[in-house]
Amino acid sequence: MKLYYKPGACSLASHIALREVGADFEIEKVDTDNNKTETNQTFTDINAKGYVPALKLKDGTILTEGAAILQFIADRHPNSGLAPEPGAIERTRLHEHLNYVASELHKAFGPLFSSTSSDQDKEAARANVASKLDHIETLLSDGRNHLLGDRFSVADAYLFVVANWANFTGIALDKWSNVAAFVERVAAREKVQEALKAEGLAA
Ligand SMILES: N[C@@H](CCC(=O)N[C@@H](CS)C(=O)NCC(=O)O)C(=O)O
Repeated sequence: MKLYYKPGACSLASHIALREVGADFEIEKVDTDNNKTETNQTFTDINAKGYVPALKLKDGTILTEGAAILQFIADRHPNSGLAPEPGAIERTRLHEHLNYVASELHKAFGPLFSSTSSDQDKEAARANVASKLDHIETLLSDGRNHLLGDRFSVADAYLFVVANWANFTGIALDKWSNVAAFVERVAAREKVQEALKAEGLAA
């Protein structure tokens, strides 16, 4: 398997999941601005949508959309416990969290990474991110270590990556103490550190 990624982007969640399950995989960096991969392939030939993550399977099948890739990785490694079994209520909770992170929190950060956003757009985006973080803060305020409780899941990998963007976009994460503690907790995982190092983001 090969994961197409950009350092620190949402693809980092899939990268973490691949390491957590002990998958046999390689990674290839993508320059989405220039539509080229590290080995000089045209990236839109791999993923016509032009964004990461994309996961290439051994038979050449390409999977896209982070939430789908994360569940594929977990389902192919059921003993990893990274996703509850399909059909269980807890699996629907996992969907809820993955969808919230993807469609609410992740998207709220968009203007903060865009070179065409005005200062006003960015201020509005910070306020929007804050309201999305409020929800996560409330969820975590019951003392759970992870979104599904004590168990680390692929939704935690995704939330970790996206919540951590606050630290690079002028949002003081310590205003949300439970979220900040969650990010630290997940960052301390061995496989997360390995993924960060492999992407050149940690020493
Ligand atoms: N709907 C997609 C969105 C993926 C996405 O936003 N990828 C970003 C990085 S986090 C990307 O590659 N953007 C293109 C770019 O940065 O040029 C998903 O959930 O996987």
